[in-house]
Amino acid sequence: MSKVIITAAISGAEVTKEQNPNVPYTVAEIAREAKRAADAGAAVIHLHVRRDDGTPTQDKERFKENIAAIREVAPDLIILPSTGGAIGMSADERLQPTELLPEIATLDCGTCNFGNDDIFDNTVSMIKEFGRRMSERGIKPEYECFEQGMVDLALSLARKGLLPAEHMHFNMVLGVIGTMAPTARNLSFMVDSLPEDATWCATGIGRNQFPIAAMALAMGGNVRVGFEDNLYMEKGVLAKSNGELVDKVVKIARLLGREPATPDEAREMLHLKK
Ligand code: KMH
Ligand code: ZN
Repeated sequence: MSKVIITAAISGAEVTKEQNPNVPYTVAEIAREAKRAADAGAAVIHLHVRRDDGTPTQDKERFKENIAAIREVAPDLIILPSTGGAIGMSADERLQPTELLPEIATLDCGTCNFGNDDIFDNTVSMIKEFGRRMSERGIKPEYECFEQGMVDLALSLARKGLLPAEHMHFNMVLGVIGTMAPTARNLSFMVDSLPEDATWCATGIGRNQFPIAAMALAMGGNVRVGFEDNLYMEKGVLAKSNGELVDKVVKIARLLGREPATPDEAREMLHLKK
């Protein structure tokens, strides 16, 4: 089978040191976690950044500092900034990291519940505007889909020429409370709707991180793990680093006959311009 692109979502915007003291906030901590994930086999770092006190921010300068620090310790990694940011941020705030011209960035494909009282806002106009800005800047979107309607919307906007349509890359996120459940049926339903030339990755939330990764690996897809989505190695055992989570998924991949892609192999698989 083909190589697998492993993405490490090392920090996220919502998880805290109170939940797991190893969640990185500072620039040094983010760089340390990126390096551990890279050493364990991650080719892509999905990046959210924080202030030193843990507050999520989309500040362009803070992203710049974090990206430079990651480049210092792991120069080849693909860095995939978030344009989702944190709940409640405005579109302009969220778009700031695109000014740094990353190779690829997330583009969230619909509004959804996000836990108990939170709503993650991504109106159709916002999606079109995020797509327009990313096209203008030569950034490949990673279409982030929390349910099938989001996949359908991204495909429909791409057909109308309103989103980049060639070699679309999707991240199917399953298990956020209020969105699609993390089941094999749902994952294969979503993946079955993709065009031939698309690529995809799967993300399982919480205790579903490794079961969803195993399903994606068996189906020939790519996987995302990391503190953004899950803080535990197994029930009751906190992960010491993102490296441990990546290491576990690499072991599962190898058992299934798949080797992790290097960053440059991942660039080729994702049709990225370096
Ligand atoms: N923090 C979530 C509200 C993304 O990175 O694009 C959104 C998120 C998605 O993490
Ligand atoms: Zn994210």
